Amino acid sequence: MSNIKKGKKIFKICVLGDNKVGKSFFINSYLTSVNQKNIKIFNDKNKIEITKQFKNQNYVIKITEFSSKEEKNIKEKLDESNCVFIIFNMNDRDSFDNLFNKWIIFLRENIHYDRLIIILGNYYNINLKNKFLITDEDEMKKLSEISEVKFIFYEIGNKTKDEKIELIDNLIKEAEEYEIKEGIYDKKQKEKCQIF
Ligand SMILES: Nc1nc2c(ncn2[C@@H]2O[C@H](COP(=O)(O)OP(=O)(O)O)[C@@H](O)[C@H]2O)c(=O)[nH]1
Ligand SMILES: [Mg+2]
Repeated sequence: MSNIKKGKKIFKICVLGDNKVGKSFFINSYLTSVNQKNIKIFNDKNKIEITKQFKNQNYVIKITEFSSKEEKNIKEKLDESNCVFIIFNMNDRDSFDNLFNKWIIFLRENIHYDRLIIILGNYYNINLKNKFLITDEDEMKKLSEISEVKFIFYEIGNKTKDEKIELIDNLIKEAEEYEIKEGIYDKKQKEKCQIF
């Protein structure tokens, strides 16, 4: 345990997506990877803070969930975020259409596409299990090209709870590397130091 880095890193995630696509369910899977005493749930329920150690680093992970782009604080939280998850339901055409028409356009208009954007395709309704999924990796690649917003896509509908936890841990690490590579970390530090 001696090689654990000192200090806690703060990592902020915004989780966007239509109502009932499974945002809270996905976040709750992640909460099971830590002790109850390391979880803080705020009054408005859409904000959670987790203290967690993984990959030799102590983290405070702050997760905020938004179902509508009109919600207060959304722009401020996106500004502060280190990465953005957009969740949709791969069994639901409206939720797929909204990915572009609502969420991606919103991020593009608000210039939040310099963050690492991760799109997660959920499906869970047992009654819909045999129904065709409305999209696949190739179509999502095309969507990224057309929208000119870079994102990575993962299916989560087929993942177990442990696989979801591992995915989020890995995505946090990936977002950190992305911020360093794109110079976002330096930019944020500079903004912080500006004196008016
Ligand atoms: N079994 C299962 N149920 C899910 C999953 N995702 C969502 N649900 C259920 O679908 C409903 C809506 O999900 P929720 O996470 O509250 O959606 P949100 O509005 O996007 O936060 C809840 O009753 C969840 O329990 C999933 O991956 N598996
Ligand atoms: Mg929710």
